[in-house]
Amino acid sequence: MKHFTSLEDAGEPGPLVQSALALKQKPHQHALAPGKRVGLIFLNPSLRTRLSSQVAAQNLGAEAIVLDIGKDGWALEFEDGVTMDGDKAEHIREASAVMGRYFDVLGVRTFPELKDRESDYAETLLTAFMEHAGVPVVSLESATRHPLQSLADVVTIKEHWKESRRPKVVLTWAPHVKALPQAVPNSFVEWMREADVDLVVTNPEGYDLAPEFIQDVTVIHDQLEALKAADFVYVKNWSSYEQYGKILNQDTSWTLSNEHLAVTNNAKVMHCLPVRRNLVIKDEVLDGPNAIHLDQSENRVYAAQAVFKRLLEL
Ligand code: AN0
Ligand code: CP
Repeated sequence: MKHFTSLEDAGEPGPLVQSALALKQKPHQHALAPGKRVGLIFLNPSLRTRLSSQVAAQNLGAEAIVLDIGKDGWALEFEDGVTMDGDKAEHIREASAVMGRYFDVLGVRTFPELKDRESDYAETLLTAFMEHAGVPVVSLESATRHPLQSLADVVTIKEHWKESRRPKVVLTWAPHVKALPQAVPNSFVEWMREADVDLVVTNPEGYDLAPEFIQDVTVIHDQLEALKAADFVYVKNWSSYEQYGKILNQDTSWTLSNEHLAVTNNAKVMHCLPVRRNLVIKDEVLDGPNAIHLDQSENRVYAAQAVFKRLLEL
């Protein structure tokens, strides 16, 4: 594995999932990557990704150093060939190459701007980091994907599913006041398509995800119909892909409540967090027996640890 920015980089989910589950049983493996350094570079906010990646590196005996580059770094220029006489003080060509000299692995968080679909889906920022770093790059959530989250999600479903039949997993849109990326749902679909589950996606008209991610996955625009007999419900808001980056509605009938859960097979409820309570998911669900969102967050440590282990041991 050269980088970790998508499922394609990993090849298949299985070995990383097994590795994460094994590391969870025995997390402290300080002899695996002693003296190695992981740089964690954030252009955007984070709680879980930042902390779980630091814990993961420490568990392997490596050191993690965090830079909030959007806040504390120089303003970065990503365009090639421009005369830098504006606000941008440093070019990504130098910034990324310098960080590559300090670190053995570079983690980068680059949210989409949600203005220019073509540029966001070309992963312009993440690609620039990868081109110039000279070391493996790990996506800490890019414009179109959040693979560390998806790996933790697959691990969490595996832990909670003990039956021999395939579980029905439903990814449902929920309302939000801000325009959020499609990265988490895109990535969840990408990983679930390769997992041993039956996946259904439900969202209002106008919120269909990019065809390259959805492919042949069933999309149902009637939420209650989609949720019938679900074993897992993954709740997430995203802004429109079709009318790129737009909020088309804030229909609170999609806020996940016990009424929705009643049509499921006593489904476990998942969310990557941060979650806006009573807008995305009702308190009654988040504080109830079906919610497994904290397990997902816990598993972020072992997902990151499995990925760093694979990249650092080379
Ligand atoms: C981000 C998103 O939806 O992509 C990060 C989620 C892990 N969420 C927010 O910005 C609230
Ligand atoms: N789920 C997740 O990535 O959370 P953070 O944005 O807090 O890192």
